Amino acid sequence: MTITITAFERSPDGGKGLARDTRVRWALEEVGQAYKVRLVSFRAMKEPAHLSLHPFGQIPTYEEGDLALFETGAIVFHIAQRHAGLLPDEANARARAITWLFAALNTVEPPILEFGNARLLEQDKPWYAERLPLVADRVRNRLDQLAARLGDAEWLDGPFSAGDLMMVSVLLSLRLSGILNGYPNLAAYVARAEARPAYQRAFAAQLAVNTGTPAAG
Ligand code: GTB
Repeated sequence: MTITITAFERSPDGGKGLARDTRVRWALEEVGQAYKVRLVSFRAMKEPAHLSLHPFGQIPTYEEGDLALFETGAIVFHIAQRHAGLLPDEANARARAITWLFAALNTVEPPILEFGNARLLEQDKPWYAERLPLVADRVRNRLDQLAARLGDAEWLDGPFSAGDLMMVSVLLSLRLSGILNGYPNLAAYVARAEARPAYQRAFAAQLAVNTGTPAAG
């Protein structure tokens, strides 16, 4: 059955791979599923046709036959459940990998989003200079904990999983801030994930959309 996802017609990041369709593309590449992409403008995202797929008028969405999904966590989980390659077969190991997927979205990403929003939207506020260090400390607190848990391991719990895919996707949004540089094992973890052929293909595909060049391969 054909899988169709949605992505920005033009991502505000110009193709840095930070828009969330990249996570979904990456998951599909990891499990070897072909997919189509429907590009949507900011205006089209708020129109009824797209709102029927995504109640909050956002990308990405995922369509496969009768099934329409939104929320990258749910989409990546669905892909990982349906296809081999992103979740271990053994029940407890599978539950732990799913736990990391939730931890990425519910525990690590919120302070990172808050930090990003502060830098993007609050710079003109009189309290910005006072608030930003507090928000950055909340990010560092989570990174300290994550770095301690990862230690020298290659991935968070055994083989690469949907949990790593989501955690790395979340950490990548910190790259431009430089914060990750203070965490050599997390920076190396992100680099290992980015070197995966599936990530490379996903990144190239979104870049092609945003630069108007055809994806290689
Ligand atoms: N919780 C949802 C999920 O995980 O699927 C969040 C989806 C979401 O935030 N979608 C964003 C969107 O559609 C695009 S990815 N925004 C339009 C809107 O809300 O009107 C977030 C994003 C956008 C841009 C950059 N960037 O330019 O760097 C990075 C991340």
